[in-house]
Amino acid sequence: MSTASPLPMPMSQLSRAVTEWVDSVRSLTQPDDVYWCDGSASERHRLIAELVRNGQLLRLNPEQFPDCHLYRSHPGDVARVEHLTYICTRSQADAGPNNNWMDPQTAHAKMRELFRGAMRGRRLYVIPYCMGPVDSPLARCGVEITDSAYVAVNMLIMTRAGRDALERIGHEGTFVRGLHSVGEFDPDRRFIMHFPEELSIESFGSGYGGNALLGKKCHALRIASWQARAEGWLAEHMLIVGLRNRRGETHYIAAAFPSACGKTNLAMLIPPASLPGWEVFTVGDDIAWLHPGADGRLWAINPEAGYFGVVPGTNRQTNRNAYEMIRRETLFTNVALTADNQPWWEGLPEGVPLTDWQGRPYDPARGPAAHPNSRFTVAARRNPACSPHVNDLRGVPISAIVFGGRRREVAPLVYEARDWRHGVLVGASMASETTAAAVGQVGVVRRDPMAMQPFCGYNFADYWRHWLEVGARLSRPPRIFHVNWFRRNSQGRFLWPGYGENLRVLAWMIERCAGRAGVRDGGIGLLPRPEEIDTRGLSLEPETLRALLSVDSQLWRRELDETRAYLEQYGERLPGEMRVELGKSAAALAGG
Ligand code: SAT
Ligand code: MN
Repeated sequence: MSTASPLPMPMSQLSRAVTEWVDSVRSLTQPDDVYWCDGSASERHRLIAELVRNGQLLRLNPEQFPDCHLYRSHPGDVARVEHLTYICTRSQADAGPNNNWMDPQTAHAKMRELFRGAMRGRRLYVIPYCMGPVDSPLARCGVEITDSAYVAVNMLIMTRAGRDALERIGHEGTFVRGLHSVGEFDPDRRFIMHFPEELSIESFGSGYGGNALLGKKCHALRIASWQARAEGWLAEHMLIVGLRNRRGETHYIAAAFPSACGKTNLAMLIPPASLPGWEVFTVGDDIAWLHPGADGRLWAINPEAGYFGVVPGTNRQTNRNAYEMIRRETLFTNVALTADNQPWWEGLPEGVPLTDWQGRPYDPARGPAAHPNSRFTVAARRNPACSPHVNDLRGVPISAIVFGGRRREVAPLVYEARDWRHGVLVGASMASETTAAAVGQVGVVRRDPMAMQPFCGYNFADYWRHWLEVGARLSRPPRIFHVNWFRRNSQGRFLWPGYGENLRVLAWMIERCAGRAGVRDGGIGLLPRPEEIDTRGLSLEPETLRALLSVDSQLWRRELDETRAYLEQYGERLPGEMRVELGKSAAALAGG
């Protein structure tokens, strides 16, 4: 086999399954050469230097942003494409009404035609990677093949990639196969196909994050959720954050929010000056793999090694940690540029954009300077708040699970589920206004159970049943909460300041977990008494807090009706427990 890079280990130690697969992809796609990634820092620098030389990356101001680069995508390739994303299971019912489905044979045939000869004149990169600490029994491996050096560099930042992962694959023999080509970046020749029964992914026509960095949404959520059901754990679209309170207790919270609703900010939260004595540690900002532990608690690892975060809105005030983190060794995608080659985005108080995200002279009449879904890719170790436990092989124990959406009205600032079963209904009832992270209209409310609507690799009804089964195995389950940072008043103004001040709500949850805070039954669940949210140092009128914690029974009855109608789509596969929980909530609201 002729390779453009030496194999990262002797051929004899390589998994035959990997080499045979690479060979078959090579004869199908006809690349000029094959490059095996070893995952070293020097390799990353070399790939970046090549991308700079051929004009795909632009080096940013080396004094202000050392080792930072800008990538401008195709203007039509800036977000996930849910309408072109498929789950290809033998039975359509296994994919469920929550997924687009195609039968595996048809999908493979379609993709084979797209991939045939697609890498002529290009290099094929082989990226062996591990999701999770390489020595953790909870981690899982994959190999991505791509013809994009930009995708390879992103994967090298976002995952534990290279020699160690390849070695683990050699021992284990199993890995998720992810085949990717940017094709011609043509939205009419673009598909993201998942074959959970074969543990494989085929993605063509896009270079954007969630469509192309196959370790992320495709593997760590869609395929992993399928594997997790078979193996008794959960793969979730959740951040993981550790909070140390003034008593020195550390609690870990896993929180699910739809894309671009502030997961990265919450995971790196800066405690407000008026709440001294707290410390915050990021374990993950996007994905959590949750395993029932022998001690009856739920334990979490972050399968990723980097962050692929939304840039606009990041500044010293909103998220100082992120602001500092992305000032070196960061890959920016689709931000604007100042005259002296510094990246610029909406929400940055300093600097003036000279060119917009497409490289055109900035003209406000054409929209924002940075794309609303512009992103940074950066290693987790660059985060000043990175938890010392990110590489713990068994993960961290979870005290609370939080579900949240972006809702102008209806959902109060926070409420707690009565128990795990009710919590599953609370998660399944999630709805949120859409954001720029996916192609389509922004700001319309849609159902997004557990923030997994775009990411669950199988039928949601089976997924909720699995959640109920996992809960039943936990003797010390996390408490489950729902939050809404985005509630507005009748003038459309946000009622809650958000960002670091969200710690006030998390602090109440921790008091609940420690058995020190009380609640009142609000019909929809358990609500804090207003005096139990610490608002010292915050200029928040008592009426505003009351409004934030209020439940409008009429609106909620409508919400419950909509939830019921939504859940009934799943027909007889819907677990009976969920109907029971719906009935309990309806009765409590009618009584209250
Ligand atoms: O799908 S991405 O990982 O690119 C971002 C997101 O939508 O969460
Ligand atoms: Mn996400």
